[in-house]
Amino acid sequence: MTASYAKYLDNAQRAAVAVAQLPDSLDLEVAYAVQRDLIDCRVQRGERVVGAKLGFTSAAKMAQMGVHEIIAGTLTDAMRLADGASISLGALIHPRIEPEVAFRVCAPLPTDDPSTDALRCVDAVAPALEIIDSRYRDFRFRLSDVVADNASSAAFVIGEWQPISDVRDRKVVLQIDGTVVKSGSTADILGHPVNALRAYAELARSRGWSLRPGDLLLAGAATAAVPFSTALVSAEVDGLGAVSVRGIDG
Ligand code: OOG
Ligand code: MG
Repeated sequence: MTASYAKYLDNAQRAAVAVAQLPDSLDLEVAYAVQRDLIDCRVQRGERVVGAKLGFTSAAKMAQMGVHEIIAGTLTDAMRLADGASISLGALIHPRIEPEVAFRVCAPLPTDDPSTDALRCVDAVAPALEIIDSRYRDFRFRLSDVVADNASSAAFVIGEWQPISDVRDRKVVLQIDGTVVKSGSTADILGHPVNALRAYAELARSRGWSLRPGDLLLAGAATAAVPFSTALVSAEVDGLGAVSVRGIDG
């Protein structure tokens, strides 16, 4: 069953056509198994797993989507765009974009020892943008649907890596063609983005996942997402710099 749901979602993504939610609300364990099968489809086509993403780590995102539990998705190399790159909107269904913070992992995340400093398990931090594109009609889903659908992930862009510094409360600004459309703070991500590392470590411990040195972790959006269309979108995190992507027709 998980393989057929995975195929259903994989086909929707490849055809860029929205589909109905899964027929049943699945146990979270089963929903993550669908996600794993979905990623297997991509790996079989030659994609490589390069890290993970968190979802619903800010109150703004939870309120926007009506999901109130932290979830994780899987990132592959095919989803990564270079800073400043263009992406064709025709390959997407109803994309949205959101400002994030990315970490680069350098050591296994602490799982059982809460006193370990999670920030010592990452060696760089960067501003990031995530393009999300739920495969479900009207961008509506239940918790298990969005977990199965790899947390709506479509693409991501990482800005220039910076040495780890105090990122607890840095202003975050999202601009479209130079106009500010959202602003917030890194503190909106679970009070401090380091808590996203801890949240991922906790999920990974309970579900048997791991990240390898060099893998990326997107900590989750600091603000609600906005529709992504033909425009230049940039995210700036105070002290970390900016990152951008352009949506183009075709
Ligand atoms: C799910 C993905 C949530 C985030 O940063 O909170 C997410 C969605 O909003 O469709 O990526
Ligand atoms: Mg996100």
